[in-house]
Amino acid sequence: MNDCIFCRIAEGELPAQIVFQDDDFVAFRDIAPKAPVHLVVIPRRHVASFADVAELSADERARMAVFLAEAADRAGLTSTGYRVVTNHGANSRQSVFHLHWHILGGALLSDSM
Ligand code: DGP
Repeated sequence: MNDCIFCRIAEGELPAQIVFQDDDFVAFRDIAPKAPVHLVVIPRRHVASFADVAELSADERARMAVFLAEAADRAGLTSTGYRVVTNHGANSRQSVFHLHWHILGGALLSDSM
């Protein structure tokens, strides 16, 4: 069994509040939100972190950016604004080792990060 939490969410083996998905990407609500709206966006293909983004195809990399904007829009964040961030490695406090993007919004965010 795949022990990657985000692979299992993508496969439907673990529950998640999915906001938007297509054949290659899934957007779902973060289990420990750091903002009123906090989405996690993943490629279905397992890639450990942004440092390994070259493991995705050029087409996947391009569509990932478009998917991020679409997921934020579907969460109602386009007009008020949002932040997109990804963590790689220990100093960033990455805790799940499947490439993911955080989309944060729904309030005025801290300027300290
Ligand atoms: P990071 O620190 O960048 O690796 O962020 C991992 C995020 O994933 C963190 O904000 C919490 C979230 N998370 C961890 N496990 C689960 C889960 O099982 N379900 C959901 N929805 N989010 C999770």
